[in-house]
Amino acid sequence: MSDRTLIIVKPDGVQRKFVGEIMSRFEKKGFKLVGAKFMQVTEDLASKHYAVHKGKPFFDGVVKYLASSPVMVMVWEADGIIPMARKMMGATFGFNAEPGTIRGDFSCSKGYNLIHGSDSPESAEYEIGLYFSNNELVDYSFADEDWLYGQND
Ligand code: D4T
Repeated sequence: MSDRTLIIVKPDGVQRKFVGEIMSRFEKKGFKLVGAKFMQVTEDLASKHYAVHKGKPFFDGVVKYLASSPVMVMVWEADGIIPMARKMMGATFGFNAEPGTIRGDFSCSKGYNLIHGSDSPESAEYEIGLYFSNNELVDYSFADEDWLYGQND
């Protein structure tokens, strides 16, 4: 199986109508959508999501932010997807993210950054387990996988 990552279109992304734009960028890149859920995150779940940041000054703020309004939670799959998706997202905050990235193109906030993406295989596994059970993730093939993922040798 290829690598998987957890992507969340955060409350500001949903409120600002970027769900379609963000999914479209990942689809066009060739990532495979294997799970999706539109939901309201509780503060308890958000605290688990940001557990590695517990004790940091921004912890309470990011927990409240993630639980402030509905989000679109997705699992996408491709070899090497974790760093690729992070590059497409851009630096943590829009005000210093490169143009061409999701945050660089659509955000200039110092707090609201539109999207979350797992930053390592270990956090991807942990985060996917927080939001999805195994039977909610779908294994399937694209008809054009050779063109999408093939090599010329
Ligand atoms: P997330 O995890 O939300 O996708 O963002 P990043 O992976 O890009 O950033 P991160 O883990 O370093 O930070 C998690 C979350 O905390 C917010 N934050 C972070 C903040 O409000 N102030 C800060 O100083 C930092 C470092 C932003 C994202």
